[in-house]
Amino acid sequence: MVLKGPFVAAGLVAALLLGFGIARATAPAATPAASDPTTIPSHSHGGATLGDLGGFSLSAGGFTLAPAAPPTFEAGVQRPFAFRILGVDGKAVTKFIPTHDKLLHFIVVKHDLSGFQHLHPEMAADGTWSIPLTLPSPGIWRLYTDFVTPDPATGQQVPLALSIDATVAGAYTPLALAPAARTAEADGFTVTYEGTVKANATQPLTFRVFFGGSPVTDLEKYLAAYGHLVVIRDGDLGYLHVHPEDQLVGGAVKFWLSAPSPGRYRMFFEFQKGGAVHRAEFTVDVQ
Ligand SMILES: [Cu+2]
Repeated sequence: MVLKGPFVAAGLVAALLLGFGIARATAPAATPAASDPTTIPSHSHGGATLGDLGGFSLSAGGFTLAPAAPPTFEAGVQRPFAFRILGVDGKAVTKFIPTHDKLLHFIVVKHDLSGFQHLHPEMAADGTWSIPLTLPSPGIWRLYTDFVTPDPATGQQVPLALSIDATVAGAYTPLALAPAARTAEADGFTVTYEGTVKANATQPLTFRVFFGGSPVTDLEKYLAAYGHLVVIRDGDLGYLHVHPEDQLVGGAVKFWLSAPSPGRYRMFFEFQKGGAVHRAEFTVDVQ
């Protein structure tokens, strides 16, 4: 199946097929409520940037993630991970549309939702992507490729998140997910968020960063945004990458999102300060 139609429709179709319908978009005040599936906000982010689409399968929209070799790793041993994105014709895709300064975002998380990594592989001219990858501990790890490519038939932009599981042999002791909390520590920063994630209703979510008890109001842009939010559903590792409003709101980073279902999610909020990227993680119980 090739996703067709406008971006919103493509997102909706994918959401229905994949059962993961978070509306990933900033929602200007005039944006209609997303509870009506025909009005899930588009991905314009106030016209500034494209975001990323939810998804969690090896193939979607006619495109397939094809690893160069079986994704088996030794714990803690770095090796290159190479893959191609195949189009409907079975050939490697070489045209990607940059989103947030990169042609492809590569997200890694273990099945127990620990060990998050956000990496950026390099693509060779033949469409082979490669990244040095270390999976530090035994277990099953999900590798997500998150990108936008033009539909070869229509030229329309197709946002996709294709994934594959990698294995690390050894004794796997899953970590229990931390209980839901609104505060998290990140490299000496304290991060809090306001707002409540709800199922099938777009809500604002505002993240504030503190250092030494004082608000940090001069966050720096990282990959063309003041923050990046990856949300992964516990149970099926459904994936969402959300971007915030273009400008800080009183020094805070404001997102809009809607969960596709009740349940437990893990949010990974990335921000930059002092030239370094930091990450705060939150468990969220969506009612
Ligand atoms: Cu990225």
